[in-house]
Amino acid sequence: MAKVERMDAHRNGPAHAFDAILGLGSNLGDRTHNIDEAIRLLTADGSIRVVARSKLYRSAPWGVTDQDWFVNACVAVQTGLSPHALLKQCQAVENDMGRIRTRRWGPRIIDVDILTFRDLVIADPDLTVPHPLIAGRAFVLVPLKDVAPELKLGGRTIDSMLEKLDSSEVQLV
Ligand code: A4P
Ligand code: MG
Repeated sequence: MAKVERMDAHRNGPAHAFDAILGLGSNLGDRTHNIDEAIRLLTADGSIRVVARSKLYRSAPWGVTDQDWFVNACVAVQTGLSPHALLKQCQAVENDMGRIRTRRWGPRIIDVDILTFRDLVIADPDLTVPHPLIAGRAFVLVPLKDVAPELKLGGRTIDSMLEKLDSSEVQLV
């Protein structure tokens, strides 16, 4: 049974109103093109609208380190979709772009993760929101700061999370 509760530490200012933040990553093929193409496909049917887009970053592989560097980005989006419908749309884009799932954290043409969805906390077998590994990943936090510099997760600012990490291997493309 889905566990959904409010998380009051996460506030979206009205000037930057968005429903969700998506994290995108690619480390196979033309990585920059893959990020652009994923955003194009995500928004193609009009159910998702990008309101802010981060710069593109080259980042050293995290988790499984014997693979190529990634290109990472974040987008803040407005959508009328539910969290699970948004996840389905993200996965449909991954599949349409030919993603083949090999090993966990392994190489991928495109990965689209839901980082936040409004101020919801969701913990069910298919969907964990906020994404559980944000605080430990500079490749997520650096582009996240571009689109939502005021964001707090569990009461922590992006800068306070970044302070604990080495972001030297997250570099502007
Ligand atoms: N899932 C649960 N919560 C979410 C969410 N918030 N957003 C489930 C998206 N998916 C979510 O994902 C596995 C399952 O997670 C899905 O079926 C979905 O129901 P997946 O994309 O099929 O598999 P994965 O990506 O290999 O696993 P995972 O745990 O999602 O990996 P991550 O966390 O995405 O990490 N290094 C750098 N520098 N840059 C990267 O982008 N990415 C990864 C992958 C590893 N190292 C990296 C990068
Ligand atoms: Mg993923």
